[in-house]
Amino acid sequence: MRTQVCIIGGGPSGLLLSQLLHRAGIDTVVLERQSQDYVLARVRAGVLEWGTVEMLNEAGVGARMEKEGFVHTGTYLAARNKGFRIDFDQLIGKKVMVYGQTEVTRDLYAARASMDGVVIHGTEGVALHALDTDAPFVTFTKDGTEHRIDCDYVAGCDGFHGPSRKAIPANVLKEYERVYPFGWLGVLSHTPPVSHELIYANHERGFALCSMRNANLSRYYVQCPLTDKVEDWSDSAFWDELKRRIPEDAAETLVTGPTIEKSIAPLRSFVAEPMRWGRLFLVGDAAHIVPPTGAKGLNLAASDVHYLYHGLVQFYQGDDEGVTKYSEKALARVWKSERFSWSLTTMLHRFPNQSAFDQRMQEADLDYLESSDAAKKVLAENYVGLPF
Ligand code: FAS
Ligand code: PHB
Repeated sequence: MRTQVCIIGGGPSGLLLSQLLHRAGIDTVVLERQSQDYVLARVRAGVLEWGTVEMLNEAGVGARMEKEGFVHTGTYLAARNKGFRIDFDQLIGKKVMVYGQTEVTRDLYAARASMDGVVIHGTEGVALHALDTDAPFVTFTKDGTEHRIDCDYVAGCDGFHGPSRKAIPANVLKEYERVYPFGWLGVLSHTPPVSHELIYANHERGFALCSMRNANLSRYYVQCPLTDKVEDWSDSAFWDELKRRIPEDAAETLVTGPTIEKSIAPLRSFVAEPMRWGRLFLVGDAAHIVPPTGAKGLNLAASDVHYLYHGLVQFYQGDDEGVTKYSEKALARVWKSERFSWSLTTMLHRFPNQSAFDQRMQEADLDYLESSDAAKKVLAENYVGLPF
């Protein structure tokens, strides 16, 4: 088999890149280890930066998002039983879209199918070859049969645990990492959201977040120790803890109910450099991970796709500047989003052995934010997404 761009990974990065390239007349094949149902069953991101919204519309997959998504012009931060709002619209004239990653991925799968895009599920043993030549190829097995795909480029959209990053020689690859000493216990429930916008709460017992997917599907998180297991948390224990950590006026109106999904995600900050080696590009979680506090994970994947898509279109028009500069341009935005996600995580979470002074510093940070439009503007422009 031969294609122009072989894409490893059928998550949001791989599907969005494939969809955009196909619409530009560039041939791709997507290799995905899991079934489509498995990929769609993963509950992950919820907030889309406006740049991501515009890319999904450019890719022709924004119709349902525009109809069913929630446009938010602000968000709430809370500490010591009171909250305050960061008004994105009033401060910087921007907004975000709340529309779950699951739905984005569902829309992308539907669009790939409607265009007869080639997405091969159930691939095993994907291996990357000859990346430092002008004739790279990828091998894999499916249903016991060996396959080879010859291509011009390989896009590693295979997430944190995929093979692409590991295909870059150890003496070339540089990794930066911070692992946080806590996780997020997240639940989904068929209940109306407690607030019309998100609430990020700092509390001495730990961080909490109130989010949503639609008018009757809520997404909540509480910070938990890394040693916790999902089975340690009954529904009532979760609801009680969430109520302790959010402001009383929200806790009093919180509608609880049976959880339909419960999972614990570890938090880390991670960046791999470079994001290109020979004919391989790293995209999305294959290259970087952020703690979900700043809602940047999915959105950074989208900006990587933006740079790579335009670079590849340029390449096939005879100009290789875009692909040459891909890593430099993508990393410039990645590191600024890593900084924002790290700073918001540090301000809002309870760290082990945190002293009373440390807690007061976090609260002073939040008090300053509440009192200063300048400080609010800084948070707002990072949260809604820096320009591509
Ligand atoms: P993905 O990991 O989504 O997709 C990679 C794909 O590659 C997967 O489908 C995988 O099956 C496939 N793959 C891996 N190895 C392969 C192989 N050898 N062969 C073929 N295919 C292979 N972000 C937020 O903004 N907010 C959140 O709340 C949030 N919560 C998260 C919770 C969890 C548990 C995780 C893991 C991530 C979360 N994220 C969140 C980040 C998440 O949304 C990612 O940023 C986003 O999925 C990135 O998309 P991709 O780069 O496509 O990677
Ligand atoms: C979510 O809705 O899952 C969500 C929203 C904002 C975040 C993280 C997760 O920062």
